[in-house]
Amino acid sequence: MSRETVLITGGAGFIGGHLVEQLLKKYHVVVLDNLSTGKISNLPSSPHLDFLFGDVSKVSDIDNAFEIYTFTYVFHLAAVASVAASIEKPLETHQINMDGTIHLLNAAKKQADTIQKFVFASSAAVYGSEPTLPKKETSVIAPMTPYGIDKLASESYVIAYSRLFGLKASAARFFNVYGPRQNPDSPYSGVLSILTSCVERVSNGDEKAIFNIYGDGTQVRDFVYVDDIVSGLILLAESDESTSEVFNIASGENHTLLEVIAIYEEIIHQKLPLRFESARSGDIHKSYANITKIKNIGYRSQTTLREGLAKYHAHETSQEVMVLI
Ligand code: NAD
Ligand code: UD2
Repeated sequence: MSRETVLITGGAGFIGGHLVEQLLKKYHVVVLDNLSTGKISNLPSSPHLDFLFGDVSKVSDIDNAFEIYTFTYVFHLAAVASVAASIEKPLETHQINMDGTIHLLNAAKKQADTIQKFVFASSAAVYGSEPTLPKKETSVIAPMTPYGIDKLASESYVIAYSRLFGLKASAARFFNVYGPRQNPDSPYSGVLSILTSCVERVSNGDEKAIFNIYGDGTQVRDFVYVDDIVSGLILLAESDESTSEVFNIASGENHTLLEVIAIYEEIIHQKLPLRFESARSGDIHKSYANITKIKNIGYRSQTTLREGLAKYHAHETSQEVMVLI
């Protein structure tokens, strides 16, 4: 039997690559990506995977994909994922993070009869720093950066297209995602990718390795393992109840940075060298999610922070062994 076809924009990125891996078990997967931050090495090799080099801010690149294929699901992950980049270049970011979403929705609208769900990757950044916790989908929305503003506008377009044109669509607000293949190279990379890279250096006896804590380490986050994000996205795609709705995807747990560090120290049986720096300006002290809405349609966060960190560390260690071989 021939496989149904799924489009993943941004499929060569950190989260996209994990989604591709999972969807290849059942579907033919088409990745549309301009490799600005994504990498071909994030993609498995498979006869069921097609890679289209393309830019979501170019209508012709999107139309080309929709002329070749008829999609059952569309996952829209392509974006400038860095808040810092969005502050530095708001207009260029907007052309990708906002206009790109509209171009994709316009193309998907023409396949509204066959697309079972269009799923958009939004962010907890839409909540901003308003202090009420935990964040529910109905909480105050107050994005503070071009990145958050474009995510909010995009998710509003996604839900509007769902209601106006019968394109079945949902949006997912990810909290702090972590796991293998997250890039630790920028100071604004996810804190757990930076911490994990420090853990690897310490485990290998690197005496210069040090982890900078911005603030006193009591900041709280809802860290969600990438496999749980992937299962949440697939649930939203396959569920009838998710249509025209926005959902948080998170772990539902919350931890201080100091707690995370203590868990890693237990995993590697070593103390981590820490340096306390001033808190970053604009840093949100506490952010965590209420995940009741997505749980009500069947989501279960499968990975505790301890399990996720242990898996992440094991993955990084095995990569080092492969490099040595
Ligand atoms: P990532 O940078 O690894 O992935 C983004 C992908 O999009 C990359 O492969 C990149 O090459 C591609 N891309 C960028 N601009 C493009 C363009 N114009 N045309 C085509 N492809 C383009 O980031 P990620 O962490 O995997 O993020 C995936 C999605 O999830 C993004 O939409 C991001 O905003 C969202 N998100 C991520 C997090 C997180 O903690 N990582 C949190 C909230 C939301
Ligand atoms: C996340 C998103 C950001 C935006 C924001 C909205 C990531 C990587 N960032 O920012 O894009 O959506 O949420 O609320 O997903 N820290 C250190 N040392 C380091 C790096 C970070 O102490 O080397 C601290 C940092 O100051 C912050 C916490 O760790 O208090 C988490 O930092 P982050 O950049 O991983 O994520 P966050 O929640 O600030």
